[in-house]
Amino acid sequence: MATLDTPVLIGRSSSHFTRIARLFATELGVDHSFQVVRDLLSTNPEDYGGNPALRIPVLKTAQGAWFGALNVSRELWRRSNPRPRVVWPEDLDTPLLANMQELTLQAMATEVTLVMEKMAGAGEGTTHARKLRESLLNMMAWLEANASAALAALPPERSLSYLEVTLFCLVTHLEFRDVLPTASYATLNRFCQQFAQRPSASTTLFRFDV
Ligand SMILES: N[C@@H](CCC(=O)N[C@@H](CS)C(=O)NCC(=O)O)C(=O)O
Repeated sequence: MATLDTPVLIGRSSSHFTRIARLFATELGVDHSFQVVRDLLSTNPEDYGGNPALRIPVLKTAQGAWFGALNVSRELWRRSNPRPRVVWPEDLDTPLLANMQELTLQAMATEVTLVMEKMAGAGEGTTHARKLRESLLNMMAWLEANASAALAALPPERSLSYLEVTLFCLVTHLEFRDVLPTASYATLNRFCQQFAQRPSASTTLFRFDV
């Protein structure tokens, strides 16, 4: 059995939740290998590093497997040296910032459902799919309207925040998967252009694994 001296990140290069983890790993300089989940419709937990939710990302370590992007990002941070100042979701103690994080993650989850339904052949014609799209549009409008104030309210001495990483992954993924046209979200696009200048953003570009 492999000793897992180096953690293994299990995910896909086209997945926005996986990109959160990949961005953190790069920002924090944590050595790891990457294992691609070939079939996202597989119902075998072993294909997802043992995650019973059948979701990615997962980080396999000698200590055990960490399920989900936030757990993985925190574990990568604990392994980093030095540990930079990261603003985590629990540090967001105003309605503006906390709701910004909540709606960013909910929009990502809603997008996953839309993409998976399409992949499974259900299409987007159901009343539930129409509701999901409406909800996604509402959330994006809220994020666009509140992004400037929220980003300005983040602690200035941070190296990184989970909010910025997730917001960047959400907006760039909507465009990548053609889920929504994003050109009209001027503030969010300005933020993404700025964030994209980080080396961690350019080395984790979305692509379909072959
Ligand atoms: N709560 C999880 C959500 C992860 C998630 O939904 N990942 C997507 C890929 S971006 C997935 O595994 N989808 C498979 C499915 O929905 O069946 C996290 O924060 O990491």
